[in-house]
Amino acid sequence: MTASFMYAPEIERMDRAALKRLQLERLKQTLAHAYANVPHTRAAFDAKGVTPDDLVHLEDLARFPFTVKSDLRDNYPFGLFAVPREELVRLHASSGTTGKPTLVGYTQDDIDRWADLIARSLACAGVRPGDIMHNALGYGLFTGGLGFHYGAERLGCTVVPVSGGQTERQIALIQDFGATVLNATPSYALNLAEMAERMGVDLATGTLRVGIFGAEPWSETMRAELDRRLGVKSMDSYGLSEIMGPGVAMECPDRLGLHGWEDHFLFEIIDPETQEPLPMGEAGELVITTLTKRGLPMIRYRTRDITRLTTEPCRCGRTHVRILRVTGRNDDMLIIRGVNLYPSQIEAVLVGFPGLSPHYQLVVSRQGSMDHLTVEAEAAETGDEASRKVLAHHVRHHIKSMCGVSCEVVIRLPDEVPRSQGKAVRVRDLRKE
Ligand code: DLL
Repeated sequence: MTASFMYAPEIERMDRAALKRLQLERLKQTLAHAYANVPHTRAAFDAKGVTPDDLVHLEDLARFPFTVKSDLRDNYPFGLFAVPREELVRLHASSGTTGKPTLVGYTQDDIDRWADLIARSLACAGVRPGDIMHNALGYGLFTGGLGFHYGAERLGCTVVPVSGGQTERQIALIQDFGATVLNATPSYALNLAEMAERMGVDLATGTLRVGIFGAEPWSETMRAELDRRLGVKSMDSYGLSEIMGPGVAMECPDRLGLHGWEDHFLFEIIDPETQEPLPMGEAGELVITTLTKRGLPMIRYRTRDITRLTTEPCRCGRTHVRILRVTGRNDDMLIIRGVNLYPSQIEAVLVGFPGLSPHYQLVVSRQGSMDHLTVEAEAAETGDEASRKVLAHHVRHHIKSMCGVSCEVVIRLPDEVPRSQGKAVRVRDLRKE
């Protein structure tokens, strides 16, 4: 282990009352720092009639305003930073679907803390100093590649900074170097598994041991598929640029939810309609406040991610709150004839379905006043048209019984559904075109 990284199980196993005291102290500092240095925050607090002094207990945070994605866009590029631009040593951005990118920035201290948190997250997932990490997350403005890169180095891993793309070459590199850890989006990991099989390479019996997969929603059936085809224990990894990037929460090998690092972040669940905080255990929108960030402190950031929290003890002994698998984003939720549906629910039916490859896309269109869903699945083998029709019928029936929605199912030929190079495009929404 390198000297600069302190694996700190004591803070991960801290008594919850002490953890809350630490959070309160850091939250007060964060509110004061943002209020003093970010004009947008000051204006938002003033409009709500609150000042940092109004926070006496952690629960008082509910009186403070939310931050939403459009606040970042409206203050693009540097308006939300709480330090002079010269103190930022790195910028990252997420592209988003419309308009300006979401820009985030880090001081040197922020970068160091990020590397520590990634090192902690990797250790939590079962990665150890000396592991060889094949990092297929995108390098560049995306936080995934570089975020994990520095943290894995800090833990003492040998990092292969391969980024996305050139899938065939990646298989050769995994074999040549004997990678023990694969870090990727789950959809790209599947792409790698498929390519290996085509090349006649059996990754399942190879050197890989741990799969760190995140940056997009994925299902338990996808996890089983990745475990089996890659020969790894797949771990869910969660984060978002606005809060830091990856390293916000990570599963431990017990796989009972992702440990959210509460000494650096404060997690709330709100009802997305009423915006009121919900009790522990209820499903709603995840809201995160940063407790130690200097460059871009975030207060009550509405992630749009739908999940649940639990503080039930984990078998591993860590006491930090667990974020249960993020099923999808508020804004990705489809409403098909009144039924709420996340793409990951369809994925859970399709992956592992006999006769199908695990690639799919959902096409949403409007027929009259009704939303219409077409599931484009892919046949594992070409077969004939009649057998594809029978397969489509079975898939349709299963989706109806598992997800409660009626949809059209089209079975594409092998290789017809586009393969993921990073974050997969799961939905084509023709209503917006
Ligand atoms: O995706 C950061 C990241 C990189 C996380 C690598 C994990 C691994 P953004 O591009 O800003 O940042 O996208 C953040 O992706 O709000 C979720 O909607 C989604 N997301 C991230 N991780 C998960 C996950 C990175 N494990 C947005 N499960 C978030 C479900 C996830 N959704």
